[in-house]
Amino acid sequence: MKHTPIFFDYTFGETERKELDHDGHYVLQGILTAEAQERLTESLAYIQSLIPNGKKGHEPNRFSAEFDSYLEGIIAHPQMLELARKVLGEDIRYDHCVSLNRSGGNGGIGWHSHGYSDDDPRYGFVRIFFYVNGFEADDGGLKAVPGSHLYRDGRIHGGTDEALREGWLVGKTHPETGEPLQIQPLSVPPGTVILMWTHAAHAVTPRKPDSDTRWCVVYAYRNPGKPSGARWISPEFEHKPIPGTEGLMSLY
Ligand SMILES: O=C(O)CCC(=O)C(=O)O
Ligand SMILES: [Fe+2]
Repeated sequence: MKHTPIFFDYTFGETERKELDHDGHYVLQGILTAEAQERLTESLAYIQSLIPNGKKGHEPNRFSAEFDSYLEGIIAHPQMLELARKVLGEDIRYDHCVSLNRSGGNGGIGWHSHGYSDDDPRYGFVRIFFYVNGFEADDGGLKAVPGSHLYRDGRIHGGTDEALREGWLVGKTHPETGEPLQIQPLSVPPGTVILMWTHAAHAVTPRKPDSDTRWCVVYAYRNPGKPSGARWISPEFEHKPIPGTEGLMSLY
């Protein structure tokens, strides 16, 4: 099957992989092709239009790939699987595809982390965020805490930066350098992909009232071996014969 590229050429080798493991996230600036950006914007706007009539338990934003064939086609796109395997190694499963569109005035989200195999670092879980039209730090901007993922704490919480500093961050240092952990605001151009280990502490700043919609979708992959609470795949979708997804869709 012929696939249209979704990524421009990019570098993600040993050095970049080490940075991801050290920081918990890695920014691939502007790697989405113009066509991918255009198609993703269309698909994400379509998902957005379905949300008001969404069914509880099978929401268009939480099961996005099940509602749009372009989003579905990315799950097993060769460039996507190559990237996921550069992070996780050969044996991977698809976990979920969630749209994270934030329109003007959206409140963002407070500090949190996500869990998976909290007690066993052999099993990894990565989120691959597509920030289709990018973001500024103070306008629907992702923030992270480099090194926080190494604690493998899936229950980090903090309503504000202050609350995180006075809460979970107290006394926490980077296990490899001994430096105190710190909040890092990000700003990224359109077409940016961000890789993030699932245990990393992260938050999102509010979208300014006059800003356009921040278009974003996240694809999650993991090493099989543990139950996954975020595995949002309907039984029908798990068994749908999508080319390239053979062996990718099951829990184990
Ligand atoms: O909207 C975002 O940029 C990130 C949202 C988030 O925290 C997540 O999907 O886990
Ligand atoms: Fe999150």
